[in-house]
Amino acid sequence: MISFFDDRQLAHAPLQELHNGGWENYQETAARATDISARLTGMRPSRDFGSDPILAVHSADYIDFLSTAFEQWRDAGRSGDAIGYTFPVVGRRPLNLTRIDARLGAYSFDAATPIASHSWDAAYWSAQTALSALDHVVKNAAPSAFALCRPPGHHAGADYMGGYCYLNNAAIAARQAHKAGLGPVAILDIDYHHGNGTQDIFYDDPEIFFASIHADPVSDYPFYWGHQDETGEGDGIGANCNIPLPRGTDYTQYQRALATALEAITKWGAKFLILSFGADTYAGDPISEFRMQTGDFPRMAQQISALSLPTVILMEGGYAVDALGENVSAFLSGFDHGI
Ligand code: OKP
Ligand code: ZN
Repeated sequence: MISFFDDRQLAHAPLQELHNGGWENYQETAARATDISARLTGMRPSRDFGSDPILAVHSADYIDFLSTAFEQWRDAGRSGDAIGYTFPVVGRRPLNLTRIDARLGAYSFDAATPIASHSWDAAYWSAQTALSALDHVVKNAAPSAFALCRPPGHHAGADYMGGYCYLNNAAIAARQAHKAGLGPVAILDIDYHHGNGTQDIFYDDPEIFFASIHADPVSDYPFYWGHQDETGEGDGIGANCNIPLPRGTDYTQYQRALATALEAITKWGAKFLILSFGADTYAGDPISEFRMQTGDFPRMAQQISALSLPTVILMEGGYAVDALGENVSAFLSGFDHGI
């Protein structure tokens, strides 16, 4: 499997996140990416496709905020990582917010996504990594390619960050693929957590199908999205498919849900697939509660590759760092042999 990565993705290193009422070490570490890349063959450097594909998904004011937030935080005399503490959940009026704390709150939905000195650069290159994998699949008519995206992207919306995510890599790749006439494009999200940002971006869009299998948001983050009755709105009705599963789900139950999601994607008439892959469905994951074993990942991959759609595989979550490289390479091997 040809894979893409850029070393600038490693420099993003927030120290802490707010969890269960206290500060804990930040889980989305650079070690995740190095553990994965150590196991990959066929690694290539990402290319720079510029800001246009990013701005096709994210609002200009959000990108302006994200790319300057850390500088503004430092200029305000702050030390440590930039993080919001007040969130305008009662409605975001189009106010001209200037204070950094006000901007941090307005452009995020949680306190798990701090901005450190190199965060923008890393998020930018994570998106370019996704675009590089897309470019490879298209230019070479390859069946698939892997983008080692880090930071992940699926919780980020058009104008908000959250859940360790800043730029929505899957949405950026999907929109670019659609623009290039490769559609109909479907996104399948198999991270443990619901991809609320991706859903949000395409919620009223009939042109990009979104299917997600994830832990039931009644029990798990991100709580406010991912319920089964969220099927899209306006022209996008019917182009969104959520399959929430209970904690404790193992591969036997999971593969039935996967079959349902794949059937929906086929029925919709997809010609191109963007796959948001999280390895946090693994039994040993420290923040997740599914029971996938390492040996289940190739089977999962084979089931997906049996669709025979050109597929860009993007890294999302996975926090059992010592097993992460093994789980990701197990998944990719199943994809290689499935076509
Ligand atoms: C990102 B991805 C853990 C609290 C939960 C957010 C989880 C984000 C998961 N300390 N924080 O979907 O893997
Ligand atoms: Zn996740």
